[in-house]
Amino acid sequence: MKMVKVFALIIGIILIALIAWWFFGKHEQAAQSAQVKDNGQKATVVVNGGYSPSTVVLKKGVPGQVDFDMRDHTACLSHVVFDSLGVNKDLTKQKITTVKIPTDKAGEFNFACGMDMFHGKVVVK
Ligand SMILES: [Cu+2]
Repeated sequence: MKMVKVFALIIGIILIALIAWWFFGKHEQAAQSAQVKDNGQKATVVVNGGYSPSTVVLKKGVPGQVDFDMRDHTACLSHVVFDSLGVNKDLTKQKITTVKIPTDKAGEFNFACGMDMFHGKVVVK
């Protein structure tokens, strides 16, 4: 084999590995716990090309809210939808959008952008 072919082969293998990692690898992001104060708790999710962090943890039994800090300008992330809570909010009207989360029992609330392309969740435990 010629040197160029070997080189092309190596590049090809690296690319395939990268693509496989991108699609099948676990891109785990650390879940972030809410700050608890005596009158409640809140977690902030920054919206910028996705949700960061994509998982937030709230404490059961403490009134909870998630603040979405909008820094994205694409139509894709302009709405946040909590299907199970019947919440669909426009994040572009104000910088911070608050979503109240029921914390009376443990559970998970998934949220997504309006097109269901970006996902995150709120865990109550
Ligand atoms: Cu979208």
